[in-house]
Amino acid sequence: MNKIILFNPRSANSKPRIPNSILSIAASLEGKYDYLIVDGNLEKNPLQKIIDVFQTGEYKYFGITVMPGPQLKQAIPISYEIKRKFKDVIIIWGGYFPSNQPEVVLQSGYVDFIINGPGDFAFPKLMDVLEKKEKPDFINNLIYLNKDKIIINAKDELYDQDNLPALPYDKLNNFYPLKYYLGKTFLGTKTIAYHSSVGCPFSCSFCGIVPIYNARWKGRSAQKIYNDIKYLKDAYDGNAIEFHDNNFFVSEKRAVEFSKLIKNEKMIWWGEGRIDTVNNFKDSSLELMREAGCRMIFFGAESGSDEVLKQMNKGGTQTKGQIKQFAARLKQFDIIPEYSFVLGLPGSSENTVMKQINEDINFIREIKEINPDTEIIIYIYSPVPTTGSELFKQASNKGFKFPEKLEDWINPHWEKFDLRKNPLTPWLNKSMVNKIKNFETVLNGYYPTVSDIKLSKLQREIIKLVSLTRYKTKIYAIPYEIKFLQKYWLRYRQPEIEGFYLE
Ligand code: B12
Ligand code: SF4
Repeated sequence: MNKIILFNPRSANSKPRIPNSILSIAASLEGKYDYLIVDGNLEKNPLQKIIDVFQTGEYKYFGITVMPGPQLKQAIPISYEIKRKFKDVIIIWGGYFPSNQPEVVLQSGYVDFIINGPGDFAFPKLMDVLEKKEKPDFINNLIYLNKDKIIINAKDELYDQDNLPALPYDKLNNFYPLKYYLGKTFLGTKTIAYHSSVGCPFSCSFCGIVPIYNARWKGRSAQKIYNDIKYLKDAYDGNAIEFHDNNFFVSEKRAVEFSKLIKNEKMIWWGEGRIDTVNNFKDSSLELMREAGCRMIFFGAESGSDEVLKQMNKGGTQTKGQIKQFAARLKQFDIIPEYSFVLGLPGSSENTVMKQINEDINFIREIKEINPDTEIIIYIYSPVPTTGSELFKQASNKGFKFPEKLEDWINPHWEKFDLRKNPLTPWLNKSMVNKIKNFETVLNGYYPTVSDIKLSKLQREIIKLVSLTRYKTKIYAIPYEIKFLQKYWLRYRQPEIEGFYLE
């Protein structure tokens, strides 16, 4: 039987996280196919390693996980090179990027198949079919080309997460010592990255989850999560947890049950949730969560305008008033709210776009006054192809287009677009982008983030002092002195490039 290489292209500049995407695929192959994991985060020259392995002649399949942004920098040239050198190797991409951009990926000529969304069943089935030289037309969650025509097969319902095979942590440990993946963060010295659910029940029109999961969500049970975490704690000394779920807190019952189980383990943890959902949690639940180690929760606050929240199809009941009230409520429980905002949505005129940016900036300042511990993350709106979403229609009507060739995604402009830092959106002019970025610099200077564990107390005070006049007078333009400190002295981190809260 032919063997498989599973590749995780480099995604972070500093220490990596447990590669859960590729590890789930590995789990689905256990006992059926032999595989090798290559992690671009831990290899100096992954291409050479992959070439050496294919040269043995034992391997025929090359599975790669790809999220937008820096992973493309290895995924594209390495796929191209492997196809050029080994014509018979079959290349399969999975993950958020190919699921959201299938045309450009398959038209490249060097990717043969895409797994659209969960690959837990689709991937081993595809291997069976290819080994038996059968047709792949009945495999759900598969996208492929048939004589230049893109075939998008039906999607499976979401799988019961408790019935999926356990992740092969020990096997990963044979390829790369697991300790390399347990990084030092503000949560703990050996932080476990864990993914406990798939999808999200909402359909915000700017979110890349929506086209793949269509407002569906399924979570693993609290007991099962606890068992896995306990294993990683006992076997590998993990002492903190980052939940990588899109929406960890969908179920209050599950969050409470998990809190009860994890409480005695004395582990600090973090996850992502929605303001309107968690605001419905009882006081006793929030109290228990904090006691059980929940120190910070990431929320998509998105905007301080009810109209924009509507434009984003934020769904649920999130409002401007609620965002403020909730920041105050969490303060009571000593849980830090980490609020992310998306600025720079399309508007009817330049004035409307700029006005909205200014209003959001003022709103963020208000939040900081209500609860100064609130961590603020600012993104510039980057469209995702959510079919039928009003926001994507507005973006397209304003002249926005995705690249037409796969290679174009790795030119520096598009990479920045992916990082939601420098969009190529026609409705934003330079002064708008500068306004957002300069405000962010001054804000981060005046309120250095607690998750930046590199900053000493004194350094925090100094950078705060340097930023004080600008913050108070609202003169954000050209904040070179703060940038200088952040970049060259304090080496201020960008979580979206370097990974969450890494040392
Ligand atoms: C961890 C993570 C990161 C880490 C990566 C750390 C590391 N491992 O080294 C960091 C912080 C660096 C990061 C950064 C970014 N990320 Co990120 N990230 C995630 C996160 C939270 C978890 C990914 C994960 O492990 N999932 C768990 C696995 C089990 O799920 P999965 O990936 O979906 O895998 C399943 C299927 O997709 C499929 N599959 C996946 N890979 C493969 C491969 C093969 C061969 C097959 C067959 C199937 C398959 O099968 C799997 C099992 O069913 C996701 C959100 C999420 N909850 O998934 C966002 C997410 C993928 N990131 C996203 C983005 C946009 C980014 C950034 C580009 C921008 C940003 N500002 O965040 C940056 C830059 C990326 C980079 N540096 O390359 C978006 C993508 C959305 C989109 N538009 O497509 C997501 C969905 C977050 C979001 N809600 O917006 N990220
Ligand atoms: S709530 Fe969050 S994860 Fe869910 S659709 Fe909206 S932005 Fe995406």
